[in-house]
Amino acid sequence: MLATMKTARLLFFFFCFCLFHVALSEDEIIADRTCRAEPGVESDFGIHKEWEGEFFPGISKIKYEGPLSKNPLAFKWYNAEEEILGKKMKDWLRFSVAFWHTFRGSGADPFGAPTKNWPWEDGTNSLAMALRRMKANFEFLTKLGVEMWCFHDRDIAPDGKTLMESNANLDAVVALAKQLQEETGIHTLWGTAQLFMHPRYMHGAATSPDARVYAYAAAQVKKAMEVTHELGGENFVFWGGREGYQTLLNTDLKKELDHMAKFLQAAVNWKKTIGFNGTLLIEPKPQEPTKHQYDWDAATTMGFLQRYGLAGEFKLNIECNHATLSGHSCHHELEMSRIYGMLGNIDANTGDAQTGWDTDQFLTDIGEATLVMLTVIKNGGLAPGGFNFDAKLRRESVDVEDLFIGHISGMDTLARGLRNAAKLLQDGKLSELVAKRYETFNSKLGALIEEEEVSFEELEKKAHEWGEPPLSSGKQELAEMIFQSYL
Ligand code: XLS
Ligand code: NI
Ligand code: NI
Repeated sequence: MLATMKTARLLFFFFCFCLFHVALSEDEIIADRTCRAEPGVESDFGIHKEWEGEFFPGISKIKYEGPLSKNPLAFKWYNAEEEILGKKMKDWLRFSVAFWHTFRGSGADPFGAPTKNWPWEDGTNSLAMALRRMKANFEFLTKLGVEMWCFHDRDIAPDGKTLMESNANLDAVVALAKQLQEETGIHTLWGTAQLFMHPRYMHGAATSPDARVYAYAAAQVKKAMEVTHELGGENFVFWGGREGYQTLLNTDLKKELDHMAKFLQAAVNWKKTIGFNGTLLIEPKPQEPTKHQYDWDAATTMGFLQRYGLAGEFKLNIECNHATLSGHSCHHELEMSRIYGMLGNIDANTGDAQTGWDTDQFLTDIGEATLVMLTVIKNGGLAPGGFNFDAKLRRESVDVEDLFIGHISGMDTLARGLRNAAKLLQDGKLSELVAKRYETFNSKLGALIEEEEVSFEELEKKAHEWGEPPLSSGKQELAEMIFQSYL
């Protein structure tokens, strides 16, 4: 009898212990595991001490050396102050470094452990580590000559055990970032809220079926908007990390879309309340992590914004890798956004043609970069948006200098694209070819069709009069030849 009671009590304690651990979120467990690692205290990962000297001691400020240079740590095509079509290259390109890839990318994948072993990291997710990492970020930006950066709330500061603790962590890191911004003249292109990593967001954030999650996400976005404003951010991004579904069998599609619209409307209202004048951006992506993400592509997203009366309040952040995942080219997504007056920012990266997920590679294809820059020039630039390098090193690239080389390569590719696109537009042959294809619309009737309303009866009359239209060539090969001659 006694023995049975003892076993029952033991089982009860075991049950409570399990419950306690289940109640802890993954991040809290990480925080718990790393909370021993305070400055000056020995931890499993080594000794915390104040970082002395430079984070990138062997690397000096990256310079422009011109196309003949063979120096991997120099620009061959990006010459920040050089003017192209009356504007400095740095103003056309408005580069930004993505904190999450460059400073939080560990090289881990679903099959393997982290591979990066950056000397400034101590293996913890402590606040002390977050502050040190922020200093490394500003040294990196300064040496690279990039004047802007982007962040998620949870990648710059550790998640706490409560929302209040998370906010306090964020405030501490933001205070340092603000000070470093003032010292260096670097500023924030955009901030965003990370609404996909924590288990609470497994069903989505604004589209979660749980109103408590919806509220938590709102609180997180509210705070992220405030700190972005505090840092003088020029934009605020919404990437619907897990806003989508895995199966329609368990999903109320209409409810979720309605909720997402309400959430975005509340963000618009909060922007006005706090006096944030930055642009709100939505970043389309078709799938990953959910099977179907609601912001599938530019057209779907713009249709959604239109339907819910939000079109005037948002622009789009087009990511090239997301474009190809949705079955479009990056150029298509950019042009769609541009013609609707909705192009706000570009997440500059590229995918792998043989891989079906978001590989987030640095763009190195000069042809693609030229197409991207054709749109950007036609758009008159991207400001207050820019080119954010939402790109990461390959898992196997583990040298500190690789961080510089990846960005230099991406910057040079886009700079080369800018030079090519400017020449292509100045030369005018391609625009002439396009104009010629539509020249019949310069006729009296053509102009009427475009500017007035022409009825089917009138058009029918004209069709009889004109007879069978001659076949005119699309000149695709010629267009490709002209394009190619500028690469
Ligand atoms: C992920 C997205 C993400 C956004 C910011 O695929 O590209 O990194 O840019 O949340
Ligand atoms: Ni992105
Ligand atoms: Ni992406």
